[in-house]
Amino acid sequence: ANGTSATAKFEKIPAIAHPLAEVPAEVAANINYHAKYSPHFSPFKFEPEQAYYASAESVRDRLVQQWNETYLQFHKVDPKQTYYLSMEYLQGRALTNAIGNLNIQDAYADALNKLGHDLEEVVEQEKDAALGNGGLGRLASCFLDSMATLNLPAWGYGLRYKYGLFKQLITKEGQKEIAEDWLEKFSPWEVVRHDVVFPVRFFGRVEVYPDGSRKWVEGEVFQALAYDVPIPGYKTKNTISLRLWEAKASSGDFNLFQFNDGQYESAAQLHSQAQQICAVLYPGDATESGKLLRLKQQFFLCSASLQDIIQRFKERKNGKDTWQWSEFPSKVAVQLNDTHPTLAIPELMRLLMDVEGLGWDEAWDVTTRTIAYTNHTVLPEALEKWSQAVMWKLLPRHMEIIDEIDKRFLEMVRVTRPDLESKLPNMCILDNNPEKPVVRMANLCVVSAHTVNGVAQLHSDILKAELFADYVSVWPSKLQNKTNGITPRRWLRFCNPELSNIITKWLKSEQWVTNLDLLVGLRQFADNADLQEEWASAKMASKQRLAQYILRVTGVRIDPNSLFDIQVKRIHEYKRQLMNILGAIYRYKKLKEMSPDERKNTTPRTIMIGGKAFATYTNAKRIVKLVNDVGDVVNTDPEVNSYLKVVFVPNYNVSVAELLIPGSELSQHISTAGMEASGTSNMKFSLNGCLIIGTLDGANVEIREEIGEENFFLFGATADQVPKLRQDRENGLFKPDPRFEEAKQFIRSGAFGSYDYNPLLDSLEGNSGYGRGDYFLVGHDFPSYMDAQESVDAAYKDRKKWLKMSILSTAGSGKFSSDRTISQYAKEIWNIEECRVPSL
Ligand code: 4GP
Repeated sequence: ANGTSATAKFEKIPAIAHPLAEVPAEVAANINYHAKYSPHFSPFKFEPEQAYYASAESVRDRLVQQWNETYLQFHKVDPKQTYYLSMEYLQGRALTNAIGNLNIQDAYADALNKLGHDLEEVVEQEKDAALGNGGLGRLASCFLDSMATLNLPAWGYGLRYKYGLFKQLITKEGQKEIAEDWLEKFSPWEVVRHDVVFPVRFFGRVEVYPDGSRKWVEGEVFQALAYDVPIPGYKTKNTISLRLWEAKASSGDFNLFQFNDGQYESAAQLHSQAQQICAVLYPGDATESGKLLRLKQQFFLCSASLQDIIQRFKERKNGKDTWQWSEFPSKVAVQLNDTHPTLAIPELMRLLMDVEGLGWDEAWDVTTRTIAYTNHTVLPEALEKWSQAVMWKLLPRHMEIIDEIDKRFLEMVRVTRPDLESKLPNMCILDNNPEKPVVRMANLCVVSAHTVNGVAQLHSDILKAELFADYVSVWPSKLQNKTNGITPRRWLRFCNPELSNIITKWLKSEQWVTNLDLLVGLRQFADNADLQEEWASAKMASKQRLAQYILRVTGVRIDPNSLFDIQVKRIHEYKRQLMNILGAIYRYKKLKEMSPDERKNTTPRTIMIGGKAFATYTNAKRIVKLVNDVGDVVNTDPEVNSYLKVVFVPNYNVSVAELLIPGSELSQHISTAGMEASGTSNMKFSLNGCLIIGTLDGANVEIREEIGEENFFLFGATADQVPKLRQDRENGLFKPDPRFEEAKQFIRSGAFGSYDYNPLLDSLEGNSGYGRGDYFLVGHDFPSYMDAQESVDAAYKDRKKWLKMSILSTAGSGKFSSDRTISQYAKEIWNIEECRVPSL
């Protein structure tokens, strides 16, 4: 739609606000109303961007209505409520999701048409809200969708970062990070709550009173201001909140005297310090000030959220003549999304003791019955440890409390389990190693939480047997498994409408969208030629859409008739994108050696790799560069480029995933076994009928069980073999496969340019040593990986077989709905029940 005609059409439609509009004419009037009366742009302009903001605001009116009703319903019923604390939410775009969940997408498409626009183009104007890094953040967002859809009394709490995850640019030098200003114009999805403000203190000292009570005083105090984002459930009135905190200084903190004296910076010093707190997600923590800032962020989230939770608890008790703090855990469940919000533990203790006047035992009882903790990784570098010195400085009262928790815990173990004496150095919270005394956050969580869970069966088993084994012997039932899940709304229903319609048609109902187990009903049709043809055409439509996108963002033309093979996730050595690209290099080399006739017998492939490397993770950045360099050579090589393309997909994020996943046929989940806690994109791919090549790691194990081993391309060592393989390697017993040597040699020969890849390749060589010795076992798994790739090529040639496998992948993915995951948390950890807003 071009701007002029859209503007002309929009002039003809009345601007009237109908907050609950459902018919296209009213929706159009409503959009028009926002374009005119909440104009963030000239009211005489109506291009796609203006159409997006006006549409979003009109949807928000409706959400606000449902949201208020939900709040009142929770207030009236006063059920036990869950609060999900997470430093990350990877929400992505909201418009398609909101109109989909509200079931008004057709009305919006028609209304925008009347106004001279196309819904698809309009939704693309929205910037991704990327307040997270990867799996853990996206999981939090899927969980919110399920909590709302299941009508659970549950909320999310997070931080309102000004700059979310960086934008990735690919240049000749490799990855470049650019600040992503998602709030540049403003977000139509948030509502600021000027009446929800809590003070949060840093630094200061502890004052001790004659009666023995203690209080944290002085230091710096900032204000936490709430911004609420409505989270609609699917086809329900329930609309819950994601409350994001922003840091502010008080107006009194502005020194007018200094300002008038020309000292502008010091006059506004506290204001600029406040702005730093929520400026960026994961500020670099190589420096001391960076570490301090991250710790401030974590505490800011915990303190503001808990004050809010306590205030709400009291408000709902208001009017009831007697109540006791011991009832708190029967009204409040707090879930810690990894260790980042661990400070909620000492902060809840402090609030209960120092502000509410409870004694230690009572406060401890309330805290431990309230808090539960999810572990998302066993990677040692990701297990948070904070310097005791920094903690004493920033949070002196909390350190006293942590110290006391540790002492009491050690005492309890010594009395009840003297046999564990030798394990105590590993189990204690404070690691007093004189060189570098630290607080081990995971230990604090395990000691204090009533429940600890892993995120896939294998991962939970590893936690039980290794990382947290000693605690399991103290508390045998504390550790649970909750296999991750993904929301079928965003990850199938909305991102893949073609396939969704086919599923609905063959299952004769749309119930699968909220009861994903119903997908098994597709199994009986897996061989049906009609279904297979419809299935293939849906896949082709998504592949074509993807090919257009790739052309637009990379300039590379890819062939929708080739096998689309995708690996998208954060770039990390344990995820082994390096193995993928080595495989691609080997394939390229073999293609070069073939005669033209031999090439014609191969299965044409397009290998796409995408993901962001953490800014300071050098080897990950080298991998990004290598993939790009290989692509530059392969894609411009006229001898082979109709049989192989290698594409680095830049700036991978939620919206890009929504395009890639429906269009993929094979996807790679190839981490070293035991290292990927779960993985959730594996679930998204498999749900969309994409086959997986993978190791027995994380949720791959359960996916393979559900869809059938014959529909999964398995390779590689198992988690229990890994330690011995590393040991063998140390002992010089590893014999590399010739294919592996050939691929590495090809890079060293300079086939992909002059960049120095030796440091990266060296990490795969030698027996041991820093950055050497192939810790991630790429060399060991490479031959079985290449064999599995050959089976993929063969299977793809048998079109019927492939389509059947694809249908069976979708049919077997029912278990991986986040609705299932969240129902299990609700029953087995939170003990909460549905609280539905009645519909009239
Ligand atoms: C991720 C894990 O790496 C991934 O396996 C898992 O699926 C996801 O959490 C959700 O549970 N961990 C992180 C992190 O994102 O930052 O530790």
